Parts: sequence; structure tokens; C-alpha cells
Amino acid sequence: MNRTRNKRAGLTLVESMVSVVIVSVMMVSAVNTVGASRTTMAKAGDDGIGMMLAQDMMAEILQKEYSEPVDAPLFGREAGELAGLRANYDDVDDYDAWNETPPKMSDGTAIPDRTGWRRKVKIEFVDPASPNTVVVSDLGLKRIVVTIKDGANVVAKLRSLRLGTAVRKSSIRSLQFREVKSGGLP
Ligand SMILES: [Ca+2]
Ligand SMILES: [Ca+2]
Repeated sequence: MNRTRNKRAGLTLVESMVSVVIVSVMMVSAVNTVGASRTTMAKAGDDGIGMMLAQDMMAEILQKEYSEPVDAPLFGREAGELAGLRANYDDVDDYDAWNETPPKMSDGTAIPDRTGWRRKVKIEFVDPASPNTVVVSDLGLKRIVVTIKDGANVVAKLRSLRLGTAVRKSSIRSLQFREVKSGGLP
């Protein structure tokens, strides 16, 4: 009788130990799942913020004139348009080579919580007959690329085409503001 009782007690102890192991494994699994879920949510949040920062800059650039409206036009900033201060930029190519970290509003105020992030702009002349082809002289079409990076990682990238007046009157009017995007681009 006592042997049976001891045997039962021994089995109960083993069962308890197995239960503890199973519960531990389940807890580790649950913690990992929560961790992965938070990482996914944080990534989705960063992607959204990145795209918003790209769209904000793109919208600002697209509101500007195709060419310098006051001074003799230059590719890049004209006299008095200072690097790092875009409040007085008035044409699309004034933004060429823009490179800021962290991203800032047009008045120069840093956008909070984006330490380590970078916003860059590249402007190029492209061929109206072949918008993927970069050309050295102005044929009436500019390509704007806005890139948002978190460290070395590209979070978002936007491309748009801006037509000059001469081309806008031609048959390729529909090319205006073509936008390509996405997070996680190389
Ligand atoms: Ca200008
Ligand atoms: Ca300019």
C-alpha cells in the first residue's frame, strides 16, 4: 500500500516537473510572439512616418515653379537661397542635393523623435520622350526623388515628374506628377 502511495507521489512529482517545463516553453513562445508583434508594429509605424515625411517634402517641391521666377535661372540654388534653409526656395531644382538629419520643417524646426533619420532630395533633367532617361540639358521635364533613411535603411522613397510650361502644352500632359513609392526600398 505504502509502495503504491510512494509510486503515485513520484509520478506526480515528474508530472509536475513536465508541466513546469511545458508552461515555461509556452511563456517563452508567448513572449517571443509579443516581441515580434511589437517589432512588426514599430516597423509599420516607421514606414508610415517615412512615407509621410517623403510626401510632405514632395508636396512642398511640387508647389514651386518649374524654373527660377525672379533671378537668372541656375540649376540648384540661386543667389540668396541658402543651403539648409529652404524657406525661400522658389523653384524645383533649388532642392537638388538637399540632405538633412533629422528631417526638418520648412522653417528649420527639427521634427521630433527622428534622431538618426535622414531626408534627401535629388533633382535631374529627364527626357520627356523617355522619362527614365537622364539628360544633361533642360528639355522641359524634371525628375524629383525624395528618400527617407533611418541610418542605412531606406524607409521610403518617392519619385515624381514635374513638367515645364513648354512641355505641359504638348501632347504628354499626362506625365505630370507620376508618383512611385514604397517603404523598404534598397
Ligand atoms: Ca530659386
Ligand atoms: Ca534654381
